[in-house]
Amino acid sequence: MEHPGADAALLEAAAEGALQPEGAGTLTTCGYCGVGCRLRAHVHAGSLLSITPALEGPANRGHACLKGRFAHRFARSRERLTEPLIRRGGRLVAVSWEEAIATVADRLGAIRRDHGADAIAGLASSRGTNEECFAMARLMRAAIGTNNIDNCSRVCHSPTSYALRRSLGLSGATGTFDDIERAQAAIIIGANPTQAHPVVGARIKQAALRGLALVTIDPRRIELADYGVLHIGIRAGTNAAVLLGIAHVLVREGLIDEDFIAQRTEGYETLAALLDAYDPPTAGAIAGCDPQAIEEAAHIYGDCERASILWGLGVTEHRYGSEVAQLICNLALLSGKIGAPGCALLPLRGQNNVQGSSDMGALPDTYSAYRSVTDEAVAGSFEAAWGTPLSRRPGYRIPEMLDGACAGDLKAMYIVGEDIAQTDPNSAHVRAALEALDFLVCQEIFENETTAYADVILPASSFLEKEGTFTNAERRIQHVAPALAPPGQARTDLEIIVDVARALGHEMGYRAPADVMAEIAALTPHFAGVTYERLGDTGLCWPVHADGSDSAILYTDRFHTASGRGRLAALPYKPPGEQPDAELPLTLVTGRILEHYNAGTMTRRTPNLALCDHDRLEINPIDARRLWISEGATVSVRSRHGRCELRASLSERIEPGHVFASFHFPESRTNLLVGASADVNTACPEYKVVAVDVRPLSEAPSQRPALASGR
Ligand SMILES: Nc1nc2c(c(=O)[nH]1)N[C@H]1C(S)=C(S)[C@@H](COP(=O)(O)OP(=O)(O)OC[C@H]3O[C@@H](n4cnc5c(=O)[nH]c(N)nc54)[C@H](O)[C@@H]3O)O[C@H]1N2
Ligand SMILES: Nc1nc2c(c(=O)[nH]1)N[C@H]1C(S)=C(S)[C@@H](COP(=O)(O)OP(=O)(O)OC[C@H]3O[C@@H](n4cnc5c(=O)[nH]c(N)nc54)[C@H](O)[C@@H]3O)O[C@H]1N2
Ligand code: SF4
Ligand SMILES: [Mo]
Repeated sequence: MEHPGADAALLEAAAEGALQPEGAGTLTTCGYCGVGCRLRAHVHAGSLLSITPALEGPANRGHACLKGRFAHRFARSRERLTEPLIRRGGRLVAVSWEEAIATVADRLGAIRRDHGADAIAGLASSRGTNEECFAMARLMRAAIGTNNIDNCSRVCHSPTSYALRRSLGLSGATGTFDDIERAQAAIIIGANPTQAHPVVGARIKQAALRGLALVTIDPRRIELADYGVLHIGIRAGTNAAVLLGIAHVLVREGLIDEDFIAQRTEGYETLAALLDAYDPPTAGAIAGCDPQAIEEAAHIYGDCERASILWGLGVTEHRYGSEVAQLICNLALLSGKIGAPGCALLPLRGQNNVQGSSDMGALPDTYSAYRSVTDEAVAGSFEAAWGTPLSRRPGYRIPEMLDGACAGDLKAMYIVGEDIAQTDPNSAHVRAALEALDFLVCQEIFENETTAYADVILPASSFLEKEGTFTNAERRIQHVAPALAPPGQARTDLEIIVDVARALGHEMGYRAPADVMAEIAALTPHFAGVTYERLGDTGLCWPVHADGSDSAILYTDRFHTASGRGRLAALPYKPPGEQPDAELPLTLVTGRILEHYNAGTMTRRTPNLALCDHDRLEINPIDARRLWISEGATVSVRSRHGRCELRASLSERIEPGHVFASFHFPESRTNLLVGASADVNTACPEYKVVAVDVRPLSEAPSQRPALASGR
């Protein structure tokens, strides 16, 4: 689909000096994706007039995309939640803050008394600030007494986090977006940056036009493939075969760094033995791609001095996503392309603060900086700071929370800014779990599919209405400043969390977001030197040392593993959890489009709706013709788990045998189709491989299968 707004990253006219809005505006950080663009919000008489990109933003350098720049009208939507609501006799009734907070504390207190603290679980919002996520984790651990806390990283890049910690030591990108311009070659596997991280997508385009040799690997010919030197179209779920094939060629052709392997890695012998089995013809047969393409990719990556690898959910949201992310690390370790400029491993983290919510310890097994809840010294430091004993038992991850609710073990949830009824897989199970809870609190800015099950809804503030910090996909901690007041009686997430904790008898002692950051710095080695003052206009990449110096590039001389060496992982290809068969012959891949953001609660309340107002099912014209499906026709999509209806969009960009759907509109119910299959180590759902059958339901306006300009 082409339209004037489709140029994903827009250069602000003001950046060229043509259209400078009055005044400097409030310098803040975008609240949509993990690129972390610095923006200026221009407000007049209490209304937001415009948002312009800030020239000083290290990630965006004067650019912003359709969402960051223009999708802000949600903030003053009439549908914003402006007063606390309690469900009485099936209806939501407006109540005072005092009554709402007291109800939450009474009900949670009673459930803790009757069923124990582990009968309660919380979700922190990766849309919220570090300070809010840290406070939410403290609420669950110290005020309630359980480690049942998780965030949307579970359904997103938890496999990346797992793999990076195992292979290299720390859970973060090893460099910054600047490495894109410093690299001579780059591999993009399972990410679609021009749609999902548009400003990074634009930086990649520009770098490619200046000579960056780009390799894309995806079952869809993504837009960046048009700018690359090689696109490898593969069968969804076969990344491991391709990556092992590339590693095979690197070793066979001597495109490896033997000194680096000897001095800085471990596990080479075992890996080399495994790689024997993955010659390109074998790997290509598994992945459904040309073996020659695997040879070429290895040479493009291996022949140059500086190369980076970027990846997204096409790597992680699979049954073996955490293993595949380790196979990506292998390539960097084998070739010594890590810890130096232009040689970065850049997972494109999704939400504006999903790196941060996990860094802050909003996870069931770790405190801030990924330190285990079972570590006595660490737990002791938090007990001393919070003045209360803390549980050493790791808590439930999101899927376990939902299973626990259905089994009757989990009685209450406190969900901050996450629409699990729409976005978690296996929607029927999620809804059954929400239904089964005795008590559900949602802290939100809009009603959504999940608040439909809430007993109490607490009206919170969007990123435009609060102070704090977000940590982007580069590990860059950046300041967030309020441009607007919260609407009506809505309050910031931090204020609400502090009040709920107090009503539960736990005084957090925070008067402002900076107090929380002071505590984070005191308790978290990677944040030791962070203050708002030091973050300044351009932020700092963690680890930030006590003197305020930061670390844009990790592992320049050692890895953060126990031995100080990078761990080469000898992990074979294993097939995905679902396979197409005679009854369900197509593979459904789900993911994103440019105009809308995840659950869509915000972008659907902006003019972006005029650009796109429904989820589509992308299908290759070869399959469409065979199935008598024409452009725009309504189709029925059936999987082993559920059925939904979508409108077809024909595109040659998707590999035959695959269909692609987004999940931004609640009425589509895309996630009814996705089952319980998940990453073996992290429980990240296998959103990217679902066997489906697709049938036409209605004739489209034009009867003949026409070709849409795909994306
Ligand atoms: N406009 C917009 N931007 C967003 C979001 C949004 O909803 N809308 N969401 C944000 C969030 S939370 C996230 S996590 C990021 C996600 O950003 P991305 O990871 O880029 O997003 P996806 O579209 O889910 O998937 C990326 C690609 O993986 C491919 N893929 C699927 N299966 C496989 C496979 O087996 N192998 C390979 N190699 N590729 C595969 C898909 O075809 C797709 O092109 O985007 C963030 N930015
Ligand atoms: N089929 C399929 N499903 C997927 C995926 C996929 O690729 N395919 N991707 C998955 C991924 S990667 C992710 S991250 C999830 C995302 O799923 P969600 O986290 O559920 O999606 P979001 O739309 O980001 O919204 C979270 C909620 O936060 C609210 N909100 C926004 N800002 C704030 C704030 O400051 N405070 C509060 N309290 N609330 C706020 C919004 O109104 C929204 O209801 O979706 C997952 N679902
Ligand atoms: S690229 Fe991401 S961070 Fe930048 S403006 Fe767009 S949505 Fe915001
Ligand atoms: Mo995500």
